[in-house]
Amino acid sequence: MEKTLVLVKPDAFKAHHTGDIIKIYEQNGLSLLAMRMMKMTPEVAAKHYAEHIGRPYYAELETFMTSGPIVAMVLAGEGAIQKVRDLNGKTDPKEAAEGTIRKLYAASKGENAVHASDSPESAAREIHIFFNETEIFD
Ligand code: 3AN
Repeated sequence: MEKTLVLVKPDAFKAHHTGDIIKIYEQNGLSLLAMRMMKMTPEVAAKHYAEHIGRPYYAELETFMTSGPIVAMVLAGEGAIQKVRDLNGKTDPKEAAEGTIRKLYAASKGENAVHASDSPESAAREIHIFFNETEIFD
């Protein structure tokens, strides 16, 4: 079974959409293997978003992602990486398809409700930023 890392970002957490979002994943056949509520530090943000450091929006991204609680989780299922990205919808909620999480719950390209790994390599790297092996129930 493929694994992917998902973050419910501070905007969706604050708006009480954590449960709605988890429900969408579970109703679409994905299984929760790990979950934790936490506040992202600037150090964790820099690790997680390493490829975005130096981009014009990085300061805004760091400020937002460290602004309040997030919920980190590992989801698993057949084709989980693509399935979760399809359920999330496009990065910019204005371009996201009807029924996707970002269309339903995101306000902007920066504050866009959820993060999900974009490849098997990213998933393997990102999962271990947030969880160790004893916390993943597979
Ligand atoms: P995705 O999260 O859909 O994989 P990426 O990897 O292009 O999108 O971007 C990672 C995160 O960086 C986004 N989720 C968003 O919060 C932020 N971001 C990306 N592009 C912009 C932008 N042009 N302005 C503000 N924030 C952005």
